[in-house]
Amino acid sequence: MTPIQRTIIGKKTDNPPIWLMRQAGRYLPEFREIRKKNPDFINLCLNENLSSVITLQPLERFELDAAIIFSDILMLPYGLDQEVKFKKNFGPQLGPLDLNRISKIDEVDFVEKLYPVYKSIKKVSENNLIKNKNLIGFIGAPWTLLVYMINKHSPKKELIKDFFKDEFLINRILKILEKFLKLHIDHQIKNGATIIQIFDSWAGLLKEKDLPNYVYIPTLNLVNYVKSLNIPIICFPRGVKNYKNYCDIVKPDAINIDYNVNPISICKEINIPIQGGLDPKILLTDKENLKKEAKRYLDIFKDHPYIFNLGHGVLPQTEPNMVDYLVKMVKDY
Ligand code: 1CP
Repeated sequence: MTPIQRTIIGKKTDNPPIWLMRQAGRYLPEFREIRKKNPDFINLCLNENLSSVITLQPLERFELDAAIIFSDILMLPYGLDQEVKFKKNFGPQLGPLDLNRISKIDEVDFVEKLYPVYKSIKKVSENNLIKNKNLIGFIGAPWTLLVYMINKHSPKKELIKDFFKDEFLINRILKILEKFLKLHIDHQIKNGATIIQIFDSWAGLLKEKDLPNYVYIPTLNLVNYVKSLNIPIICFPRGVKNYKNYCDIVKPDAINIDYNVNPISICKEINIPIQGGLDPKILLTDKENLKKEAKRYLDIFKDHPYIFNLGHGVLPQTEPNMVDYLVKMVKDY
């Protein structure tokens, strides 16, 4: 059993396993080198030779316990034939959402469109670097995908004014997403993903009263599906105010906390394995500060099943030697 799997079933490991969200990405010069020659991000995700190399790049450098497949949560709307583009200095830009068209998408066509993602997973799973480590497959939660599909761009500033206007559309899309997300999970697992993580990056946009309909119920269906396949499921409902409620209702095998969560209280409140928390901005400071802050998380969770990770993705400005320092520090703890 791998260190992450041991931690997820609540067993002790010598030191906490570690991997980092966005560990493959723009802070690595070897990634930027490939990215420069591949200006189309979706095409890069669909190039199984390159995406498998990129997935393994952080494992070549650091003693991490998992690789996360180089892909994107927005490959799902892409698979459903909604146009998805990544614009420089802007982020994702989606095309019109045509319910009629999406309702008619054939499962075989969907899988065919995303096939390179699955082939990439297969390639990575056959590589020696992943031995005794985990390969993390992932999806965006239905709510977060819905946000991008209806809003068409990042809701960083705000959701469009009439976002909730068309309840019929929202409910139909959530159902369609559930069906295709299951298919996407299934193919990732069949090709070698050994853990699934659900990213609900915009769960924090909702008021408490809307969480059951948009977050808890749609996510619970997927969590139960992953459990039925005997694969551990980690959830990251970024920004929700009450992580305990989320865990009690959705019941993931482990929960990733964001950097606004108080680690001391959450450690007392939640009895399932916890992952993450450290603010990625700490990696932009200095080694002394990084050591102090990382040690704080390690100390707080020393008697709780804990997977070291961040409270959001590695920032592009991060120096790789800071990541190196962090990984070594966790391994030596
Ligand atoms: O080079 C580039 O310009 C592309 C930057 C980039 C990268 C490296 C994007 C565009 N996506 C990714 C990869 C990615 N995205 C991974 C790969 C594996 C790894 O972590 O190393 C994963 C797991 C994701 C997941 C993802 N994509 C999330 C959930 C996590 C989170 O960051 O909250 C979200 C919200 C996205 C959408 C997305 N894709 C890319 C960007 C810049 C964004 C965010 C847009 C926004 O701010 O709303």
